[in-house]
Amino acid sequence: MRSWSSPVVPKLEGTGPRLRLWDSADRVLRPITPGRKAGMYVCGITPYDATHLGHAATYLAFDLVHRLWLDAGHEVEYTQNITDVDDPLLERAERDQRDWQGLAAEQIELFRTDMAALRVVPPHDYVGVTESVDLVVAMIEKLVANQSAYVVTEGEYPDVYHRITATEDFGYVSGYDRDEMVRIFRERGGDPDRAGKADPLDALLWRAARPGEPSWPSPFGPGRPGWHIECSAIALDRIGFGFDVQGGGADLVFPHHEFSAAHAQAQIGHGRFARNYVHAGMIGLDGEKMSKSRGNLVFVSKLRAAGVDPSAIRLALFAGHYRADRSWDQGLLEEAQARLARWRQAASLASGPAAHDAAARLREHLANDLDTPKGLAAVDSWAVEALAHGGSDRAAPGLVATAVDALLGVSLVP
Ligand code: 5CA
Ligand code: ZN
Repeated sequence: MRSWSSPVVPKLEGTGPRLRLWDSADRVLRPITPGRKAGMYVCGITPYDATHLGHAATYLAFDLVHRLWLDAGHEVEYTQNITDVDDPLLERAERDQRDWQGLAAEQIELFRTDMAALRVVPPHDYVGVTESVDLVVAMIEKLVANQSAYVVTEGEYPDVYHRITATEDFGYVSGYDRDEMVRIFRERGGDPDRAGKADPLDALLWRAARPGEPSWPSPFGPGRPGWHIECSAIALDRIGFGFDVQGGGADLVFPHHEFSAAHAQAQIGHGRFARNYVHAGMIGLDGEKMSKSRGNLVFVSKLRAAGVDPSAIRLALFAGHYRADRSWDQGLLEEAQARLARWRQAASLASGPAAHDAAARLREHLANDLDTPKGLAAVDSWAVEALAHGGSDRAAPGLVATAVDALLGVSLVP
């Protein structure tokens, strides 16, 4: 699918330290070691309620990874999917008496507009599930052939499931024990009680067509892809097995990323789907989790319509660490707007205190597991000094503007 237009990412002089990120599977902070090409797959939206600030926070976190890789001179291969056919989308379309394709198209377009406004560097491949059904079917055929998958014969519908026993290391992405897995599986779209499965945790690969549901032909009969296999199939096709970073919000650790990894590994037969699993914390509103089901969503488009500068949204979300569950509130936005105003004022001075140090510290803090709170503080120190005492370095305001533009995606040109 069409992605969105790219912001211009300026080149910042010099280089920074190697990026280290917290791998949530191994629970370790680790240097990320891509080759010349760096591969990243970040799970995209299910297009029925875009773009709330939780979505924005997650995509902004991975935008920092993208920008740090560009800064380090890597060629980045970034793929993002769109879950443009799945139960939650179909249920919302039904509730609102709408055609599901129309709802998806409208929400995808809104998401693109929001991402472009937020100056998120777009993925190179932005891929809908509805355009990937052939890939999914081919993958399921391989899994059935190597006995990692089977057709359930009990009941009316011949759905296809993945055997939890297909990979030896199943469970390594989340590290959860079995009871926890069953509980969360049930909460997040799984069907542990489906009769006829070999194991309650076996995950759906192909859902046989029910009356009134969209379907595609396949050797297993008409149906549609299960959720996790879409991301395995798209990632394998676009960036291959063993890519550098699998990303998304922490709500995807289990079952989604566990099963996406297991499906891919069951096909390949050895090794690990992604070299690093990186998860962003959950954004809440006034202390509660922000979610579609609670209906307490704050939308990027609403803020933009109210005249909020997208750079202020970035700064508000970067005021907390990407891995921390954190809350959005009006005060956070107001602080970010004040910070943005200060930075812009300082960057518009004819000269200021030398800024090499501030730029270097920004790079260092971001390379250390995207430590934006410390990175912002480094820029604050320079701006406060510039506004209080001035300085004679005529290149300094421009250097700071370039650094925050390149690394944080924050524009100091109002
Ligand atoms: N389409 C699937 C992934 S394949 C999906 O989870 N879609 S979503 O629309 O529900 O979420 C899109 C992305 O935003 C996911 O990476 C998800 O983890 C993240 N996300 C959703 N809610 C929040 C939240 N409140 N805070 C932070 N990230 C969130
Ligand atoms: Zn996904």
